[in-house]
Amino acid sequence: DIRPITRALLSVSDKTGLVDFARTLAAHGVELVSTGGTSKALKEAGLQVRDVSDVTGFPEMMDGRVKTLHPKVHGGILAVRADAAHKAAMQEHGIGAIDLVVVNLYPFEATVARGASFDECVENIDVGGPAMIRAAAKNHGDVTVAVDPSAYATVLDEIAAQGGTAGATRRRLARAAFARTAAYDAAIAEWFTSVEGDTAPPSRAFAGTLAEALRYGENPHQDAAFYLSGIARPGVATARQLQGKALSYNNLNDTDAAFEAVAEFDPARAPAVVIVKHANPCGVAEGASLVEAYRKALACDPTSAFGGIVALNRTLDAEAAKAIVEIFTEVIVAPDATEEAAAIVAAKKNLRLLVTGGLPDPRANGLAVKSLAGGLLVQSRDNAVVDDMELKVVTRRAPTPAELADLAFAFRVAKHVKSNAIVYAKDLATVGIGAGQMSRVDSARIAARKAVDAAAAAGLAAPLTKGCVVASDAFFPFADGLLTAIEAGATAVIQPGGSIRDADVIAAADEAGIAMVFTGVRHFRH
Ligand code: 93A
Repeated sequence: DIRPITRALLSVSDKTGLVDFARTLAAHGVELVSTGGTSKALKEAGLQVRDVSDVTGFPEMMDGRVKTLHPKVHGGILAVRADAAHKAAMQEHGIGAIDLVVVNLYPFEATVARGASFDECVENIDVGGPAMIRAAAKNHGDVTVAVDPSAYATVLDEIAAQGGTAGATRRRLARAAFARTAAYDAAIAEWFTSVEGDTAPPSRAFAGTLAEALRYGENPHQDAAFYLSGIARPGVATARQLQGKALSYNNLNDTDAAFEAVAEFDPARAPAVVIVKHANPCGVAEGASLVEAYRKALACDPTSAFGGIVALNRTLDAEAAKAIVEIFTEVIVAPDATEEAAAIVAAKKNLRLLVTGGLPDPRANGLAVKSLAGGLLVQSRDNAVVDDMELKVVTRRAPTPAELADLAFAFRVAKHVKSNAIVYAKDLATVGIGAGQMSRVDSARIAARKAVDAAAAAGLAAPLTKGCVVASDAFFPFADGLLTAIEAGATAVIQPGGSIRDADVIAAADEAGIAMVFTGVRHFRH
């Protein structure tokens, strides 16, 4: 099922490799038809090209919005060559066959990424390009489609070797073509989500563009790849890797968790550091400097921090870099890094250093996607921020200003800890984190025990939970979890409230003389 190529339509925004490709096609006797800019590039290279306006009998019009949307183009692509009626229609209407469609689209994603205006983004929604791509991919039985310069070599090789493309190749290219148009439209829909703030479930599935194939997935026997969703947000997807070996699937996942968490901490307020292990923070702190924040974060759980990911909310400086390289760390991610800091990190060959160019806005709208067997769960991202919540004191005692600052800090952290999340904090640093337990009281116990271990490791007489505050990502269903926290030394509590046993929990808090505030907002994270 080899199909020779006698006429090609080339219409590309990304003109990489175009001239060489077209020159070789022409050398094989292929007639070239092209749109304005592409045609100009080819003519300038001395190639013979027929303008698409000559084929359609219409000029390109309306600022290029209508160039190829014409039966002379689409009939030439869609006609089934072996179908007598299709052939007759071609003859009757003077439609010539188009055997190869070479199209890559208006750079919509790049236009959004460079912060272009609304109107400019709209103008960069390609209509005619996807129409030709989809037509060619549908008619892959006869037609070859190339949506990316990376396909040019294959097409030329097959023409040279066998005078045309193989059926299996055309099917593979058709798959790539539909993946491209799906991702393109998904990026457009996602852009509307970001500008309109409409986070209601859209009637589409997520589609991404392949960023890179990964060596393996969560485990070595799993295949994996990293896809970009189209709308860039400062973070793992935009990061520039300054050094270190390639990031693995788990590295990417953990780095994302760390950077999204550290973005909760306004860099204008204070330097902050998050250390993540297995997608959960194991130490978070604000400090007078990054290095102080790092040391405070590390003190929370130095055992778990070994081999962890360190995220910073400000430009990595030399002092922080020196402290971080003291222990084995997998990844450092920050908005930027000073030259001196980068040089310090460079001494550790394997340690990856990523700079993202900025911090994401924790209040930004967006979609979060999770896969389950045979489907996808899509929700708007958790963009609730404790500073915007109306905190309600429910106990006799109100928190002191210092407790209040720690409570907000602890709740900010709890948002990024897998449920059931319990976070003990003191002096704007976590001192015990309980994550991912099936019961809230277990999370409270584990967090307390971690504080005891950390104190022992630091040679302290008492665990840092003495006089700490505690945050819970969801309400306490019973008083037991709260009592565990009180026993560990907590003097103030922040939690959403809303349990049918809230009265029991408040009574237990009052009895212990501690202060409790309700946020009214839950931060489940599964
Ligand atoms: O504005 S369009 O949606 N209308 C069209 O009819 C059309 N045909 C091709 N955009 C259209 N194209 C796109 O123009 C192609 O997808 C390609 O990205 C670009 C190539 O234009 P030029 O050859 O003028 O550089």
